Amino acid sequence: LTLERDLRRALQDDPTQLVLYYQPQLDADTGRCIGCEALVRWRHPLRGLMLPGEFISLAERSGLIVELGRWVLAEACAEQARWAAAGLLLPVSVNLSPVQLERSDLTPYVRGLVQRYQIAPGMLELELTEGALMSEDARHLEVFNALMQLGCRFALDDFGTGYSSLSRLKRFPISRLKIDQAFVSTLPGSGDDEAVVRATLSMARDMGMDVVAEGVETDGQHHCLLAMGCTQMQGYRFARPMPAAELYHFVARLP
Ligand code: G
Ligand code: G
Ligand code: MN
Ligand code: NA
Repeated sequence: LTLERDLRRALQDDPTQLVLYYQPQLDADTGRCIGCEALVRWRHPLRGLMLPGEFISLAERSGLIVELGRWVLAEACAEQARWAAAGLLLPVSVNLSPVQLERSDLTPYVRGLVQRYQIAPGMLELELTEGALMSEDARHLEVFNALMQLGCRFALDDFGTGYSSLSRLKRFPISRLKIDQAFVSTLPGSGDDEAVVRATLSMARDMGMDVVAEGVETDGQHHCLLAMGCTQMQGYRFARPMPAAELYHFVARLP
């Protein structure tokens, strides 16, 4: 309860306690940075730097995720505009909680950001987990479509760990699948997980989607993924999540 009160205070009175880190996503074929994922951190005045695992579920339970999610979206768009002003055009992915989709004001909020920061189509990707696609509520599909009209793209996070059927996947305008770290960590060597990666790649190709592998930590994983034809990667093998200024320099050093 104290933590909830602290988070409410941070959001209302002192949003400088919140900070976005960015983890680059690379195309391992070209070595280029193709985007980054925004990951929130909370500089708690007493507890120090807190990771989302320590406060996102609390934010979801208490409803504070709506306010927090808005802050994250706004900050990610503002940062992207700062990078653009410095000559760096880089797509940013933002994690969306299913709770945020329930709110009828999500679309107008994002529309406001896209206009204010001149976000070009395809430069803002929203990451959802399979749970967000499970709802039978037709309004959800309307929200997806409205956001897509604004130029947002969608990625399915933690792919492979949920239960979404292919027919359901097809109904949503998803442009990218993020293969969960669980299937990457056992590579090379796990025949089962290689099969999951191959099946995902083949399905994504048929459905016109991109695939990014998450949690790539080792050379062995990197090369195994490349050999299977998965070129988009994110993970400690390349870079950890880092503050915005560091990300700018990280990308500037790449070919
Ligand atoms: O940054 P870290 O690797 O600790 O992130 C852990 C989890 O927290 C990830 O599953 C990620 O999706 C989630 N997360 C990080 N930032 C956000 C955010 O801004 N909003 C939501 N809803 N989840 C986030
Ligand atoms: O949104 P999602 O659940 O996918 O968040 C990604 C999480 O994975 C973040 O907490 C991020 O810090 C973490 N992460 C990113 N790359 C790696 C990696 O190579 N290894 C491990 N163990 N975690 C990673
Ligand atoms: Mn994510
Ligand atoms: Na993930």
